[in-house]
Amino acid sequence: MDGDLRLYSYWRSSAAYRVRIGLNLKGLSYETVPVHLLRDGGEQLKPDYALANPQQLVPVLEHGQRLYRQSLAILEYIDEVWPTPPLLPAVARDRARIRGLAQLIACDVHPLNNLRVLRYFEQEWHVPPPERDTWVRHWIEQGFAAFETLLQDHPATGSFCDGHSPTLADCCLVPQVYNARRFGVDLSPYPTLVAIERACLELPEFQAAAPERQPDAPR
Ligand SMILES: N[C@@H](CCC(=O)N[C@@H](CS)C(=O)NCC(=O)O)C(=O)O
Repeated sequence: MDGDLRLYSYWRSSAAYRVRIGLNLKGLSYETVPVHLLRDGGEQLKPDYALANPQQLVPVLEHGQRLYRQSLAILEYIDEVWPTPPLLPAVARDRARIRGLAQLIACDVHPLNNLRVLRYFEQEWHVPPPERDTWVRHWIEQGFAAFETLLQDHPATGSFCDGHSPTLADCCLVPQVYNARRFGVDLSPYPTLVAIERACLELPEFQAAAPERQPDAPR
């Protein structure tokens, strides 16, 4: 399918990180359009950016003349348009499992710890940073405990969340583990999850998507 790809991204955004992994796994080249989430109160909050995404969040993927929003929808879009290698398993029940794992992170863990939530705590309720970080760790730990159980209890778990190739769930897991480390979460209770992260980070596609490797990362 024709058309250039541009990704509105922020180096440390875990939702954008998911999409960067997906694009790299597909071998697609794209231009990064940096949206600095902190500078000047946040470039995502400027009226110009609201035209691209009325939710004022990254990522947004531009393909040809169209804009796509929401990292999971974007990942499924690129998987449908460029099916090889697949980001979802071939069998429906395995696809449902992988979508469930991806949503556990993207829908139930990450939104509670998003920048705008943490900003609201600070600006509206004057929650001090240590309590704010305890909140962040609490929801990551709760989510990771469930994720770990779901991995340990399932025969489809391999070196990746599904067998031996990365899927949508791994695209979500690795950025969330990156965030967890940032906030000082103890990862020792989640050995399977950490082993999968390690396997992912051995792949150049995951390495190239890392926050520090992005053109807008501080040098
Ligand atoms: N559900 C959205 C979440 C997007 C999202 O929360 N992006 C964050 C960065 S990881 C953001 O843009 N935050 C800006 C803000 O909170 O003001 C997705 O998966 O794309």
